[in-house]
Amino acid sequence: MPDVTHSGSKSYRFESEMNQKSTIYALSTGSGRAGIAVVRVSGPAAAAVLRHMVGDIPPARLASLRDVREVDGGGVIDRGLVFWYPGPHSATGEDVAEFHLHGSPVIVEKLFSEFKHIEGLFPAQAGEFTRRAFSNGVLDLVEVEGLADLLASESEAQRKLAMRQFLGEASTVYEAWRMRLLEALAMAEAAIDFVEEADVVDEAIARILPIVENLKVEFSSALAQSGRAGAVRDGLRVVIAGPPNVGKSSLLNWLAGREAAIVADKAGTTRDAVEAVVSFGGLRLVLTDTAGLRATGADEIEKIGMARAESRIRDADILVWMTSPDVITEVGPERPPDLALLNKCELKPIHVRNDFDFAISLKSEEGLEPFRTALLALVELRSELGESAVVVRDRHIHAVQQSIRNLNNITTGHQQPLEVVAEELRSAMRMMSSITGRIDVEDLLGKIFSEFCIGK
Ligand SMILES: Nc1nc2c(ncn2[C@@H]2O[C@H](COP(=O)(O)OP(=O)(O)O)[C@@H](O)[C@H]2O)c(=O)[nH]1
Ligand SMILES: [Mg+2]
Repeated sequence: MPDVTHSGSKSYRFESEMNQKSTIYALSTGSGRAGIAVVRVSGPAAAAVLRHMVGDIPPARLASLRDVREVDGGGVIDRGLVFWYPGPHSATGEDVAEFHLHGSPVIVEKLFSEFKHIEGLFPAQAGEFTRRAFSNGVLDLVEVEGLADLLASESEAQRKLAMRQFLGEASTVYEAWRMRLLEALAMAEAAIDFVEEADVVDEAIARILPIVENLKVEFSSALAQSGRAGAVRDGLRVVIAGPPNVGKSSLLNWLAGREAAIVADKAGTTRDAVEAVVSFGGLRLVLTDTAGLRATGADEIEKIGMARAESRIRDADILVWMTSPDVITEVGPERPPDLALLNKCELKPIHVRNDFDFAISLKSEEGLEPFRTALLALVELRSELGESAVVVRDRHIHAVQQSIRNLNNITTGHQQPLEVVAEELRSAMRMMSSITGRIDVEDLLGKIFSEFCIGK
C-alpha cells in the first residue's frame, strides 16, 4: 500500500475551536419596537443562562412558555417562549438557548443587564453565530456565503440563487466533483507502486483520462454559467444602443419610469453612458443609455462617448439596438443584438423590413407592451439560468479555473508520469476543498485505499 498520509493538510475548523469557550448572546431580530424580540445565547453557559433566568432547562427543541425573571428568581422581566437546543444539533453546533420575548427595547435591555451577572457571557460580535456554525461544521463556506447573500438579496432572483448556496445544493456539486477527483487520484496512487508493469500504468491512465476530460467539460460549463449568476447577484446589464436621435434616451426614461436621461431632437445629446437601476421581473436591471453611433459629424467629446458606448455594448448581458425611419444607420452594432427595435413607427408606414423585432413608438406608445413582454421573457430566461449556477463568487471562479489548469496539465497530449498526474489531481481537489472550506481530503484517501486493490 502506498503511504497516503500527508501531514500538509490543515483544518482551520479545529484551530478556531480551541478558543471557543465563551458563551455569546445577541438580539437576533431587528432592534426597535416589534411584535417579538428573539434573543439567542450560544455556548457552554447556555444551559446555566436558562437555569438562572427561567429556573429550569425546558425540554429540548420544544416551545415552552416561561416567566423570564431577574437572575435567580427575582421579579418577572417578561413572559414568553423559551427554547433549548443542546449541541451539536443546533444552529451553531453549540448549546443554544433562545428567548422569544415581547419586542420592546426596554425588555431586551433589562435581560441583557441581567446577563451581566452570569459568568462567561459576552455580547456577540457581528457574524459570530455564523462563524461558530462554520467552525463546528454546521455550515460550510459556500453555505455561509449563501446566507450572507440571502440576507443582502434585493430581488427574487437573488434570493433563489442565494438559497441554493445556503441549502448546500452548490456544496453538494463541489463535493461530487471532489469525489471524482479522489477516485482518479486513488487509481493514480495505487498504480504508482507498479510503475515497472507498463500494462498496470496504461490501464490506470486509461481509466483516469476520461474522468479528467469529463470534469474539464463540467467545470467549463459551470464557469460559463457563473457569468449568469453574476448577472443575478449584481444586476443584469441592459444596454440601449443605436444611431443618434432614434429615441434611445426616451426608451431609457420610459423603462426607468423617470427622466433619467436628457431627450432632445439634437443629434449627439447623449455623450456619456447614462445608467438607471430598475427592478424588472424580480430582477435588478442596470439600464444603460449610450451615445449614438455615427460615422460622420461627431466632435471629439462625442467620439469618446461613442468609444464608451462600444465598450458597454461588448459587456452587455442584453443588447437592445434601436433605429428609426427618419435616421440613416451609418454604423451597425458590433454584435447581434438581443432585441432590435424600430422606433417612431408612427412617422410613416413601415414597408417590408426585417431588420427589427418590434416596431414601437415612444410618442404614440404603440408596440411598447409587446416589447416589454419580450424583454421580460429575456430577463427571466437569463435569471433562471443564473439562479441555478453553482460557481457564484470570484473566489469560486478562481478556484475552478485553477482546477481546470491542473487538469489541463494532465491532458497535455503526452502521457504524464503518474506522480505528476497524482499531484495535479491533488491540487485540483485542494481547490474544491478550499471553496467549501472542508479540508479533510486525506482521511478519505485512506478509506478509499482500504477498498482498493490493483494488480493482485
Ligand atoms: N416622432 C417621434 N419622435 C420621437 C419618438 N421617440 C423619441 N422621439 C424624439 O426623437 C428625438 C430624439 O430622442 P432621444 O430620446 O433624445 O434620442 P437619442 O438621441 O437616441 O437618445 C427627440 O426629439 C424625441 O422627442 C417617437 O416615437 N416618435
Ligand atoms: Mg440620447
